[in-house]
Amino acid sequence: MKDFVTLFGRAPAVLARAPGRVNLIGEHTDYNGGYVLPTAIPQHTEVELAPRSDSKVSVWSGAVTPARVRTYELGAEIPTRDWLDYVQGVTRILASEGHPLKGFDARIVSSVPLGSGLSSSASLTVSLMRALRSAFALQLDDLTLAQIGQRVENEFVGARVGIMDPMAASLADEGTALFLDARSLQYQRVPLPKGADLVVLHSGVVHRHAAGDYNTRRRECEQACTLLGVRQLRDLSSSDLPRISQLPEPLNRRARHVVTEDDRVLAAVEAMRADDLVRLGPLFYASHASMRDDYEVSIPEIDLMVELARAEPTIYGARLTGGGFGGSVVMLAHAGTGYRTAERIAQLYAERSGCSPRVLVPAQ
Ligand code: GAF
Repeated sequence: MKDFVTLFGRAPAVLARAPGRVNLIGEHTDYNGGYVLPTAIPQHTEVELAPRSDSKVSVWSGAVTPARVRTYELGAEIPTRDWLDYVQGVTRILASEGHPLKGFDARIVSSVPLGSGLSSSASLTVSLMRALRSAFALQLDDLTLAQIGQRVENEFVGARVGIMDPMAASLADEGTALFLDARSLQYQRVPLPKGADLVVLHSGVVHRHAAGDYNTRRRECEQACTLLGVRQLRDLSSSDLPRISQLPEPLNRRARHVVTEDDRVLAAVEAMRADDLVRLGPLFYASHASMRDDYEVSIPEIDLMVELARAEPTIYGARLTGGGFGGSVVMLAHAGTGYRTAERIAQLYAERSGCSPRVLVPAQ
Protein backbone atom coordinates (compact mmCIF):
# COMPACT_ATOMS: atom_id res chain seq x y z
CA MET A 1 0.00 0.00 0.00
CA LYS A 2 1.30 3.46 -0.87
CA ASP A 3 2.40 5.62 2.05
CA PHE A 4 1.59 9.29 2.53
CA VAL A 5 5.00 10.56 1.35
CA THR A 6 4.79 8.53 -1.87
CA LEU A 7 1.27 9.81 -2.52
CA PHE A 8 1.72 13.48 -1.67
CA GLY A 9 5.49 14.16 -1.55
CA ARG A 10 5.54 15.30 2.09
CA ALA A 11 4.86 13.98 5.58
CA PRO A 12 1.36 14.05 7.16
CA ALA A 13 0.75 16.65 9.86
CA VAL A 14 -1.86 14.70 11.85
CA LEU A 15 -3.05 11.14 12.36
CA ALA A 16 -6.52 10.27 13.67
CA ARG A 17 -8.53 7.08 14.16
CA ALA A 18 -12.07 5.98 14.92
CA PRO A 19 -13.30 2.44 15.60
CA GLY A 20 -15.98 0.36 13.95
CA ARG A 21 -18.75 -0.77 16.28
CA VAL A 22 -20.79 -3.83 17.00
CA ASN A 23 -24.28 -3.29 18.33
CA LEU A 24 -25.04 -5.72 21.17
CA ILE A 25 -28.79 -5.15 21.01
CA GLY A 26 -31.27 -2.43 20.00
CA GLU A 27 -31.57 -2.65 16.23
CA HIS A 28 -33.52 -0.19 14.07
CA THR A 29 -34.54 1.60 17.26
CA ASP A 30 -32.32 4.69 16.96
CA TYR A 31 -34.32 6.47 14.23
CA ASN A 32 -37.46 5.65 16.21
CA GLY A 33 -36.14 7.59 19.20
CA GLY A 34 -35.32 4.42 21.16
CA TYR A 35 -32.39 2.73 22.88
CA VAL A 36 -29.20 1.14 21.51
CA LEU A 37 -26.20 -0.64 23.07
CA PRO A 38 -23.12 -0.61 20.79
CA THR A 39 -19.49 -1.19 21.72
CA ALA A 40 -16.28 -0.38 19.85
CA ILE A 41 -14.39 -3.14 18.04
CA PRO A 42 -10.61 -3.27 17.44
CA GLN A 43 -11.06 -2.71 13.67
CA HIS A 44 -10.81 1.00 12.86
CA THR A 45 -10.30 3.63 10.19
CA GLU A 46 -7.16 5.75 10.20
CA VAL A 47 -6.69 9.11 8.49
CA GLU A 48 -3.35 10.81 7.88
CA LEU A 49 -3.76 14.40 6.79
CA ALA A 50 -1.76 17.50 5.89
CA PRO A 51 -3.34 20.95 5.30
CA ARG A 52 -2.78 22.73 1.99
CA SER A 53 -2.59 26.46 1.38
CA ASP A 54 -5.27 26.38 -1.36
CA SER A 55 -8.84 25.01 -1.34
CA LYS A 56 -8.15 21.69 -3.06
CA VAL A 57 -8.88 18.36 -1.40
CA SER A 58 -6.80 15.34 -2.52
CA VAL A 59 -7.74 12.08 -0.87
CA TRP A 60 -6.64 8.48 -1.28
CA SER A 61 -8.38 5.46 0.22
CA GLY A 62 -6.82 2.04 0.55
CA ALA A 63 -10.21 0.57 1.47
CA VAL A 64 -11.42 0.48 -2.15
CA THR A 65 -10.07 -0.79 -5.46
CA PRO A 66 -8.67 0.69 -7.55
CA ALA A 67 -6.99 2.86 -4.92
CA ARG A 68 -6.30 6.23 -6.48
CA VAL A 69 -6.16 9.88 -5.49
CA ARG A 70 -9.49 11.71 -5.93
CA THR A 71 -9.71 15.48 -5.90
CA TYR A 72 -12.30 18.25 -5.57
CA GLU A 73 -12.50 21.90 -4.57
CA LEU A 74 -13.93 22.94 -1.22
CA GLY A 75 -17.32 24.54 -1.84
CA ALA A 76 -17.81 22.52 -5.06
CA GLU A 77 -18.80 19.19 -3.49
CA ILE A 78 -20.93 17.16 -5.91
CA PRO A 79 -22.14 13.65 -5.01
CA THR A 80 -20.26 10.92 -6.91
CA ARG A 81 -22.24 8.02 -5.36
CA ASP A 82 -19.17 6.30 -3.90
CA TRP A 83 -16.88 6.57 -0.85
CA LEU A 84 -15.76 10.08 -1.77
CA ASP A 85 -19.24 11.29 -0.78
CA TYR A 86 -18.42 10.67 2.89
CA VAL A 87 -15.41 12.99 2.55
CA GLN A 88 -17.28 15.58 0.48
CA GLY A 89 -20.22 15.42 2.89
CA VAL A 90 -17.93 16.12 5.84
CA THR A 91 -16.38 19.23 4.26
CA ARG A 92 -19.76 20.47 2.99
CA ILE A 93 -21.53 20.14 6.37
CA LEU A 94 -18.58 21.45 8.41
CA ALA A 95 -18.46 24.55 6.18
CA SER A 96 -22.23 25.05 6.45
CA GLU A 97 -21.82 25.00 10.25
CA GLY A 98 -19.20 27.77 10.03
CA HIS A 99 -16.07 25.68 10.67
CA PRO A 100 -13.12 27.25 8.82
CA LEU A 101 -11.39 24.73 6.55
CA LYS A 102 -8.61 24.92 4.00
CA GLY A 103 -7.75 22.30 1.42
CA PHE A 104 -5.92 19.16 2.54
CA ASP A 105 -4.23 15.97 1.41
CA ALA A 106 -5.48 12.83 3.15
CA ARG A 107 -4.72 9.14 3.13
CA ILE A 108 -7.36 6.75 4.50
CA VAL A 109 -6.89 3.12 5.50
CA SER A 110 -9.42 0.94 7.26
CA SER A 111 -9.62 -2.50 8.83
CA VAL A 112 -13.43 -2.28 9.19
CA PRO A 113 -14.83 -4.47 6.41
CA LEU A 114 -17.24 -2.56 4.15
CA GLY A 115 -20.88 -3.70 4.11
CA SER A 116 -20.36 -5.85 7.21
CA GLY A 117 -22.86 -4.14 9.54
CA LEU A 118 -19.96 -2.82 11.62
CA SER A 119 -20.23 0.83 10.68
CA SER A 120 -17.34 1.38 8.31
CA SER A 121 -18.89 4.64 7.11
CA ALA A 122 -19.20 6.27 10.54
CA SER A 123 -15.66 5.23 11.41
CA LEU A 124 -14.57 7.01 8.21
CA THR A 125 -16.50 10.25 8.81
CA VAL A 126 -15.56 10.41 12.50
CA SER A 127 -11.85 9.68 11.92
CA LEU A 128 -11.76 12.30 9.16
CA MET A 129 -13.45 14.89 11.38
CA ARG A 130 -11.00 14.11 14.18
CA ALA A 131 -8.10 14.67 11.76
CA LEU A 132 -9.63 17.94 10.52
CA ARG A 133 -10.32 19.03 14.10
CA SER A 134 -6.65 18.75 15.05
CA ALA A 135 -5.26 20.05 11.72
CA PHE A 136 -7.45 23.19 11.70
CA ALA A 137 -8.09 23.59 15.47
CA LEU A 138 -11.85 23.25 14.96
CA GLN A 139 -14.13 23.87 17.95
CA LEU A 140 -15.97 20.55 17.79
CA ASP A 141 -16.90 18.39 20.76
CA ASP A 142 -17.39 14.64 20.42
CA LEU A 143 -21.18 14.82 20.51
CA THR A 144 -21.39 17.54 17.83
CA LEU A 145 -18.97 15.57 15.72
CA ALA A 146 -21.31 12.54 15.88
CA GLN A 147 -24.32 14.71 14.97
CA ILE A 148 -22.46 16.08 11.94
CA GLY A 149 -21.56 12.49 10.98
CA GLN A 150 -25.26 11.62 10.88
CA ARG A 151 -26.04 14.72 8.81
CA VAL A 152 -23.35 13.75 6.29
CA GLU A 153 -25.17 10.47 5.64
CA ASN A 154 -28.68 11.94 5.76
CA GLU A 155 -28.09 15.11 3.78
CA PHE A 156 -25.20 14.32 1.43
CA VAL A 157 -24.99 10.54 0.98
CA GLY A 158 -28.77 10.04 1.01
CA ALA A 159 -28.96 7.26 3.63
CA ARG A 160 -31.53 8.09 6.32
CA VAL A 161 -29.50 6.42 9.08
CA GLY A 162 -29.91 7.13 12.78
CA ILE A 163 -27.43 8.51 15.30
CA MET A 164 -26.10 5.21 16.72
CA ASP A 165 -23.10 4.64 14.45
CA PRO A 166 -21.44 8.06 14.61
CA MET A 167 -22.13 8.19 18.38
CA ALA A 168 -20.40 4.82 18.77
CA ALA A 169 -17.46 5.81 16.54
CA SER A 170 -17.06 9.07 18.45
CA LEU A 171 -17.79 7.98 22.03
CA ALA A 172 -17.61 4.19 22.49
CA ASP A 173 -14.63 2.22 23.74
CA GLU A 174 -13.80 -1.46 23.74
CA GLY A 175 -14.35 -2.44 27.36
CA THR A 176 -17.82 -0.96 27.74
CA ALA A 177 -21.09 -0.71 25.85
CA LEU A 178 -22.58 2.69 25.14
CA PHE A 179 -26.16 2.59 26.44
CA LEU A 180 -27.64 5.44 24.42
CA ASP A 181 -31.07 7.02 24.46
CA ALA A 182 -31.25 8.06 20.80
CA ARG A 183 -33.94 10.64 21.56
CA SER A 184 -32.27 12.62 24.36
CA LEU A 185 -28.72 11.59 23.34
CA GLN A 186 -27.99 10.84 26.99
CA TYR A 187 -25.67 7.90 27.42
CA GLN A 188 -24.06 5.74 30.06
CA ARG A 189 -21.14 3.34 29.76
CA VAL A 190 -21.98 -0.19 30.89
CA PRO A 191 -19.07 -2.64 31.40
CA LEU A 192 -19.16 -5.72 29.18
CA PRO A 193 -19.95 -8.90 31.15
CA LYS A 194 -16.83 -10.30 32.80
CA GLY A 195 -17.82 -13.92 32.27
CA ALA A 196 -18.10 -13.71 28.48
CA ASP A 197 -16.03 -13.26 25.33
CA LEU A 198 -17.51 -10.95 22.74
CA VAL A 199 -17.57 -12.67 19.33
CA VAL A 200 -18.19 -11.03 15.96
CA LEU A 201 -18.44 -13.31 12.96
CA HIS A 202 -18.71 -11.85 9.45
CA SER A 203 -21.10 -13.94 7.33
CA GLY A 204 -19.17 -13.23 4.13
CA VAL A 205 -22.36 -11.71 2.67
CA VAL A 206 -21.84 -8.03 2.05
CA HIS A 207 -25.07 -6.06 2.27
CA ARG A 208 -26.17 -4.89 -1.13
CA HIS A 209 -28.78 -2.27 -1.98
CA ALA A 210 -29.17 -1.96 1.76
CA ALA A 211 -29.75 1.80 1.69
CA GLY A 212 -32.98 1.33 -0.29
CA ASP A 213 -34.31 -1.37 2.06
CA TYR A 214 -33.23 0.62 5.09
CA ASN A 215 -35.06 3.73 3.91
CA THR A 216 -38.15 1.58 3.24
CA ARG A 217 -38.14 0.30 6.84
CA ARG A 218 -37.81 3.83 8.08
CA ARG A 219 -40.78 4.94 5.98
CA GLU A 220 -42.86 2.03 7.28
CA CYS A 221 -42.16 3.16 10.86
CA GLU A 222 -43.28 6.68 9.96
CA GLN A 223 -46.50 5.32 8.44
CA ALA A 224 -47.14 3.30 11.60
CA CYS A 225 -46.67 6.46 13.68
CA THR A 226 -49.15 8.40 11.54
CA LEU A 227 -51.79 5.67 11.87
CA LEU A 228 -51.23 5.38 15.62
CA GLY A 229 -51.16 9.15 16.18
CA VAL A 230 -47.69 9.31 17.78
CA ARG A 231 -44.59 11.29 16.87
CA GLN A 232 -42.17 8.38 17.17
CA LEU A 233 -42.52 4.65 17.98
CA ARG A 234 -40.62 5.46 21.17
CA ASP A 235 -43.86 7.05 22.39
CA LEU A 236 -45.43 3.57 22.59
CA SER A 237 -44.87 0.76 25.08
CA SER A 238 -45.76 -2.92 25.37
CA SER A 239 -49.21 -1.93 26.67
CA ASP A 240 -49.86 -0.61 23.13
CA LEU A 241 -49.19 -3.99 21.48
CA PRO A 242 -52.91 -4.83 21.08
CA ARG A 243 -53.37 -1.51 19.21
CA ILE A 244 -50.25 -2.16 17.16
CA SER A 245 -51.56 -5.57 16.09
CA GLN A 246 -54.55 -3.82 14.45
CA LEU A 247 -52.28 -1.99 11.97
CA PRO A 248 -52.20 -3.26 8.37
CA GLU A 249 -49.43 -5.70 7.37
CA PRO A 250 -46.46 -5.25 7.52
CA LEU A 251 -46.68 -2.09 9.64
CA ASN A 252 -48.00 -4.10 12.62
CA ARG A 253 -44.90 -6.29 12.66
CA ARG A 254 -42.48 -3.42 12.02
CA ALA A 255 -43.86 -1.46 14.99
CA ARG A 256 -43.96 -4.58 17.18
CA HIS A 257 -40.26 -5.17 16.54
CA VAL A 258 -39.31 -1.64 17.55
CA VAL A 259 -41.44 -1.57 20.71
CA THR A 260 -40.31 -5.01 21.92
CA GLU A 261 -36.68 -4.30 20.97
CA ASP A 262 -36.62 -1.20 23.19
CA ASP A 263 -37.76 -3.38 26.10
CA ARG A 264 -35.05 -5.91 25.29
CA VAL A 265 -32.36 -3.22 25.43
CA LEU A 266 -33.51 -2.15 28.89
CA ALA A 267 -33.59 -5.78 30.04
CA ALA A 268 -30.12 -6.37 28.55
CA VAL A 269 -28.66 -3.39 30.39
CA GLU A 270 -30.09 -4.73 33.67
CA ALA A 271 -28.69 -8.20 32.96
CA MET A 272 -25.26 -6.73 32.12
CA ARG A 273 -25.20 -4.68 35.28
CA ALA A 274 -26.00 -7.84 37.26
CA ASP A 275 -23.40 -9.78 35.22
CA ASP A 276 -26.23 -12.24 34.47
CA LEU A 277 -25.35 -13.93 31.19
CA VAL A 278 -28.06 -16.54 31.53
CA ARG A 279 -30.60 -13.71 31.34
CA LEU A 280 -28.69 -11.78 28.67
CA GLY A 281 -28.22 -14.61 26.14
CA PRO A 282 -31.91 -15.32 25.42
CA LEU A 283 -32.48 -11.59 24.79
CA PHE A 284 -30.02 -11.87 21.88
CA TYR A 285 -31.95 -14.80 20.37
CA ALA A 286 -35.27 -13.01 20.88
CA SER A 287 -33.90 -9.90 19.18
CA HIS A 288 -32.74 -11.99 16.25
CA ALA A 289 -36.13 -13.69 15.87
CA SER A 290 -37.82 -10.29 15.89
CA MET A 291 -35.48 -8.92 13.21
CA ARG A 292 -36.00 -12.04 11.11
CA ASP A 293 -39.78 -12.41 11.41
CA ASP A 294 -41.16 -8.95 12.23
CA TYR A 295 -38.64 -6.51 10.79
CA GLU A 296 -37.51 -8.81 7.96
CA VAL A 297 -33.94 -7.57 7.72
CA SER A 298 -32.20 -10.94 8.07
CA ILE A 299 -31.15 -13.31 5.29
CA PRO A 300 -30.99 -17.16 5.27
CA GLU A 301 -27.19 -17.23 5.65
CA ILE A 302 -27.31 -15.11 8.81
CA ASP A 303 -30.18 -17.22 10.20
CA LEU A 304 -28.05 -20.33 9.61
CA MET A 305 -25.13 -18.79 11.49
CA VAL A 306 -27.37 -17.92 14.45
CA GLU A 307 -28.77 -21.47 14.54
CA LEU A 308 -25.25 -22.95 14.45
CA ALA A 309 -24.36 -20.70 17.38
CA ARG A 310 -27.45 -21.87 19.29
CA ALA A 311 -26.27 -25.47 18.96
CA GLU A 312 -22.99 -24.62 20.76
CA PRO A 313 -23.23 -25.16 24.52
CA THR A 314 -20.66 -22.41 25.20
CA ILE A 315 -22.63 -19.67 23.41
CA TYR A 316 -25.01 -17.65 25.60
CA GLY A 317 -26.71 -15.80 22.76
CA ALA A 318 -26.30 -14.72 19.13
CA ARG A 319 -28.01 -12.28 16.78
CA LEU A 320 -27.68 -10.36 13.54
CA THR A 321 -26.00 -7.03 14.27
CA GLY A 322 -26.35 -3.73 12.37
CA GLY A 323 -28.74 -2.73 9.62
CA GLY A 324 -29.10 -6.25 8.16
CA PHE A 325 -29.50 -7.75 4.65
CA GLY A 326 -26.09 -9.40 5.17
CA GLY A 327 -23.22 -8.49 7.46
CA SER A 328 -22.25 -9.97 10.80
CA VAL A 329 -23.48 -11.90 13.82
CA VAL A 330 -22.64 -10.86 17.39
CA MET A 331 -22.38 -13.58 20.04
CA LEU A 332 -21.48 -13.94 23.68
CA ALA A 333 -19.39 -17.01 24.56
CA HIS A 334 -18.13 -18.43 27.84
CA ALA A 335 -14.96 -16.51 28.75
CA GLY A 336 -11.87 -18.02 27.17
CA THR A 337 -13.78 -20.06 24.57
CA GLY A 338 -14.84 -17.37 22.10
CA TYR A 339 -12.24 -17.68 19.37
CA ARG A 340 -12.25 -21.48 19.24
CA THR A 341 -16.04 -21.70 19.15
CA ALA A 342 -16.27 -18.95 16.54
CA GLU A 343 -13.84 -20.86 14.32
CA ARG A 344 -15.92 -24.04 14.65
CA ILE A 345 -19.14 -22.19 13.80
CA ALA A 346 -17.37 -20.50 10.88
CA GLN A 347 -16.23 -23.84 9.49
CA LEU A 348 -19.67 -25.49 9.72
CA TYR A 349 -21.25 -22.35 8.27
CA ALA A 350 -18.80 -22.29 5.33
CA GLU A 351 -19.56 -25.94 4.53
CA ARG A 352 -23.31 -25.44 4.63
CA SER A 353 -23.62 -21.99 3.02
CA GLY A 354 -20.70 -21.92 0.57
CA CYS A 355 -19.82 -18.45 1.91
CA SER A 356 -16.47 -17.27 3.31
CA PRO A 357 -16.98 -16.20 6.94
CA ARG A 358 -14.37 -14.40 9.02
CA VAL A 359 -13.84 -14.23 12.77
CA LEU A 360 -13.36 -10.51 13.44
CA VAL A 361 -13.62 -10.52 17.25
CA PRO A 362 -11.82 -11.80 19.28
CA ALA A 363 -9.06 -10.41 17.04
CA GLN A 364 -6.12 -12.80 16.65
C1 GAF B 1 -27.42 1.15 10.48
C2 GAF B 1 -27.72 2.61 10.78
F1 GAF B 1 -26.68 3.39 10.39
C3 GAF B 1 -27.98 2.83 12.27
O1 GAF B 1 -28.40 4.17 12.47
C4 GAF B 1 -29.03 1.85 12.81
O2 GAF B 1 -30.33 2.23 12.42
C5 GAF B 1 -28.71 0.43 12.37
O3 GAF B 1 -28.48 0.33 10.98
C6 GAF B 1 -29.80 -0.54 12.72
O4 GAF B 1 -29.92 -0.62 14.11
O5 GAF B 1 -26.20 0.77 11.06
